[in-house]
Amino acid sequence: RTQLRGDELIVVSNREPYIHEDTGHGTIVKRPASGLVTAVEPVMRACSGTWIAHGSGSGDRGSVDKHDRVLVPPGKDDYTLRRIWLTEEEEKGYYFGFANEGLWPLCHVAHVRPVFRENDWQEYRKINQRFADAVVAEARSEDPVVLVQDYHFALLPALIRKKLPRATIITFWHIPWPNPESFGICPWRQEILEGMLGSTILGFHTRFHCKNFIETVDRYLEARIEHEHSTISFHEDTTFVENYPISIAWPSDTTMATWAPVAQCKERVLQRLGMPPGHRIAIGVDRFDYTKGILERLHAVERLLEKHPEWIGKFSFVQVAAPSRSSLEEYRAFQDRIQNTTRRINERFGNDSYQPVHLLAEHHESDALNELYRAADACMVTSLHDGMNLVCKEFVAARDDERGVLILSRFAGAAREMSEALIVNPYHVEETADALHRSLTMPEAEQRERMASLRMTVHEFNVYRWAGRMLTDAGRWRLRERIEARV
Ligand code: ADQ
Repeated sequence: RTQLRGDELIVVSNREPYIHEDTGHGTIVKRPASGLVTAVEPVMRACSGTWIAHGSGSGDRGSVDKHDRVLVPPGKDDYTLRRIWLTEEEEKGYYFGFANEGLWPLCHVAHVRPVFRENDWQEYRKINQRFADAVVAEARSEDPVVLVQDYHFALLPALIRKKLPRATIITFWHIPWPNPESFGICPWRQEILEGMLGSTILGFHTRFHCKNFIETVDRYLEARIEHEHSTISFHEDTTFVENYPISIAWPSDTTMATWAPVAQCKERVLQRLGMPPGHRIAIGVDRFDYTKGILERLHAVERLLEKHPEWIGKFSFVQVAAPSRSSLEEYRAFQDRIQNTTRRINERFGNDSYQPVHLLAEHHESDALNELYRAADACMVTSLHDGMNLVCKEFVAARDDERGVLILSRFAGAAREMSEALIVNPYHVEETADALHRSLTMPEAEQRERMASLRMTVHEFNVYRWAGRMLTDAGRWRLRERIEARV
């Protein structure tokens, strides 16, 4: 915040940070399940400014209504939320089609084949142009700082740059960037790369993703790359490519003081799920998405019960899964598979009074998630590929008792920072089952040691550091440009 005093801040993302739902008896305000919103919202609250997003859950499509421009969070009014309305057709092509059936599987190497349709691409281009127009319309100065979020807006940076050449555009790509061969199958690879290179700063979670991006540009564009400075010059513009590992806002002391003791959380959760006192639980918390490794996790739970029958009747796995992108066939089929596998494991190992797997396929409020994090003996984050993953960080932040074990996929960006977790290859069922057994039998002292160290990392490298580093780099860049303009 201090780096950009007086500068104008505009955030663009597809997902809105708040959903205003008209019930007929008034409006209720909800928070969506999204890693991006979890991370960016606290920063926006601290900096104020304008957040432009697709009004997916709020009001009528295509209508300009009372929720078009609102101050949020409700009652605090820290910043302005400006909504862009899309028709069903537009959302289908730009969001479900090109972004989620094309770019999402293209960037996550999870063996789901990307689908590229000409029509989706045309919608994607059109909607990127619409958001660029909104940024220009909202900007009060000719050199705002614009934060472009994620793979829905690869073309936006260059489009903004055309109209606001002096803007500082920070683009953050929340998902992985694959190697040049994988990315190269995209029919519009050149347009996407050129669009992204309209950014002043281009951020990824890990150095590895930055390296992949630079190599991709090297392979497919005529650009000048300076490896030493991590910059790419293309036409008139220079883009600085850097890794900024995203995180969460560490809970304040006042927040922590409101939390029920761990023993009480455990008691409540066990009671709610119909489990006896002393029952052991591991949890998974995800959007229902094939990249999160939920199926592989269930196989590991099944293997644990096969290999260590002593856990039958004494241990259960609880999966919380928020429905996501359910209008896509791939996602519906995935949800069905998870449901069937859960049923099969429960039939195999369960009985009238014991259910080995509990699948809670619904959105949970953050307090309920926190209670679950505190109640768990282990938390399983077994993504097949994940830009960062915030659930593992939320779990660690919730455990002020320094107990509980984190099982973490080596293919999540978070594994680079959180090496005190039990790191697993989620494709290796045996290894994950062994890690689960180990977490349930881990001595208290070892749990404490690992958890204390993880907590130090997440506390220090929190989301303010993520945003702070990007904004500091932006501030430095602006200063340099001002000095150069004077010469
Ligand atoms: P996501 O793929 O959405 O994010 P993640 O980082 O794990 O994944 O964040 C999920 C968020 O949704 C968390 O805050 C979690 O608490 C919440 N959530 C999950 N299930 C929920 C449920 N059932 N009910 C309510 N809330 C739920 C993308 C990238 C990640 C990257 C983030 C941020 O895919 O790799 O970490 O962006 O950059």
